[in-house]
Amino acid sequence: MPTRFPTINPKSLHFFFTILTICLHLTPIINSRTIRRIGSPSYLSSDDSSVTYLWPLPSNFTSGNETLVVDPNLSISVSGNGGSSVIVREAIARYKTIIFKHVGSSKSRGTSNSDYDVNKVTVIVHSDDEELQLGVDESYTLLVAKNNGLSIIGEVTIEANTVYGALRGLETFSQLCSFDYGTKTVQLYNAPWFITDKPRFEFRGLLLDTSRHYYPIDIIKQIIESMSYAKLNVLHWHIIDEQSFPLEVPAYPKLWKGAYRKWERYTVEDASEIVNFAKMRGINVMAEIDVPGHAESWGTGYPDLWPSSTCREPLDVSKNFTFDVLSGILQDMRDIFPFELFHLGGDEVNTDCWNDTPHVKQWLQDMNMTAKDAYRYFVIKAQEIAISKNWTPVNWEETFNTFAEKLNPNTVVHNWLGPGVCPKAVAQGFKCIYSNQGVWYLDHLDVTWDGFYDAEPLEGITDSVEQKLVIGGEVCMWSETADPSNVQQTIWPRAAAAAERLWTSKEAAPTSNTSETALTRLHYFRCLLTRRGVQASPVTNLYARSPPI
Ligand code: CP6
Repeated sequence: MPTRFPTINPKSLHFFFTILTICLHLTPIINSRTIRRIGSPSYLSSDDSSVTYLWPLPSNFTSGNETLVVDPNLSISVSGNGGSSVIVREAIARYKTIIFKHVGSSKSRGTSNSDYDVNKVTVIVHSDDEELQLGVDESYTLLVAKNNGLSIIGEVTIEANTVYGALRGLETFSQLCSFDYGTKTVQLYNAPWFITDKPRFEFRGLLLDTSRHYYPIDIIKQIIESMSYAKLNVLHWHIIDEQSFPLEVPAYPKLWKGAYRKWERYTVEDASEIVNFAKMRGINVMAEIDVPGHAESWGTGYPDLWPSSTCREPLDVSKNFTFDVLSGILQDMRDIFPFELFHLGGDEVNTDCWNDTPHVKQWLQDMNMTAKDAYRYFVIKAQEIAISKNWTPVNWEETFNTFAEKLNPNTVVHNWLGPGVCPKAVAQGFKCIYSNQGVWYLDHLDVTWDGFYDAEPLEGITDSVEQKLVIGGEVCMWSETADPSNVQQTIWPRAAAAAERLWTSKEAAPTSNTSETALTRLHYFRCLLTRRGVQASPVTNLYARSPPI
């Protein structure tokens, strides 16, 4: 596609700018905005200059039509009470690498600062409080370029209350910068920018299941890093399930005998490293111990946890030992996972084993409980253990669907079975996380990006108090059919569609088929992911589209 000056070479460009600068000084009437614009990225026609490349779209912004050239020796400085934060400093180093990845050593525009429009970024962080919890202030403002009446000055300021807001602002700034292969410079399009941004929902999650397939910590780190590009902020780590138990639990050292292999396990140090890596990117890790179903692998090391050797799931509800082990696991995990939410599962519990195993059946009779009562008993006991360790429990929606009135009132209900449960849960005062399997399950390969994009966490909820109880949503990467070979391709770009739904206000990003340019922007974001080394799939997998009628 045409760019405005497709064949311009760097030397003549420099000459052109020198002349232009002189002209601007001589004739202030000339509108610098039109003249200094070099071109658009090659996939856009020059008529698309109003298109922004940001994903997710900021909640509030204005942009212009200037192109500024960014100094490869860009200085990014931090000030304010949070100015000495290692979190911000390391983020600056990462983003510099990302922004200037393709700039070679030979400079195309001379070596003096004055040859570039953008030399300096100022980051202001007001607070030095680095506590990362639900609802942490992620807002920021980003200002690019002031007009001094004569020409554009490339002055960039990012201002945030917290280090995490600063991280979001740096991400946005990095998305404004792109390498121009024609001039071999990094350019900042559509300046001047004035952005004031904050997330629509405080919980923007991705579930990763490390039980069906093991993921080495480097892969988990890559996933976390890519989440930060889409401003997702919670990794829901579904660590253990019936297939494998890959986590070290010092209190019960035989539990991780349930891992697939000795080298397919996470030590306490590995898990802490993941939590810290995520925190450096403003991402919380919500751990899940799914009980009492989905826990068969616990019995590899401790067969007493099974009702019997032939009937192994759910965990044996009749033994104190079961709850001792659960308590030991949660105690050890308390040291690893500082996030206030802890997921206790509670989904898909088939209680046949309890009725079919003589000693459990006897216990049910002695306790005067049905198997369904025992399911409730187990979930409530697990909640009590988690609460005693200062956690807020999260449970899959079946627990709410079966015994809502017995759940701790602080329980966060996690939706997955269709769209209906959040409206019911918030009407009863519970918080809710939206993960409707029809639209936000990444293992459902037939759901295309627009299905993810058009999902609405507040569907069916009109009362504003109730709407606030929906803390956000989460896309789920169950791993029966995913492993390190295909996980990033399965997550991206569709998770990004959900990420925008969770970050951007509905007014700014309504639906996939409105005149707003979600499709163009998503193509660009997918391209950004691949440029940054993330193996994202093409935006539209045509095979999965429904045929035209
Ligand atoms: N594992 C666990 C799963 C699923 C759930 N829990 C699941 C169920 C149905 C689909 C996809 C995933 N694999 N522990 C449900 C929350 Cl379609």
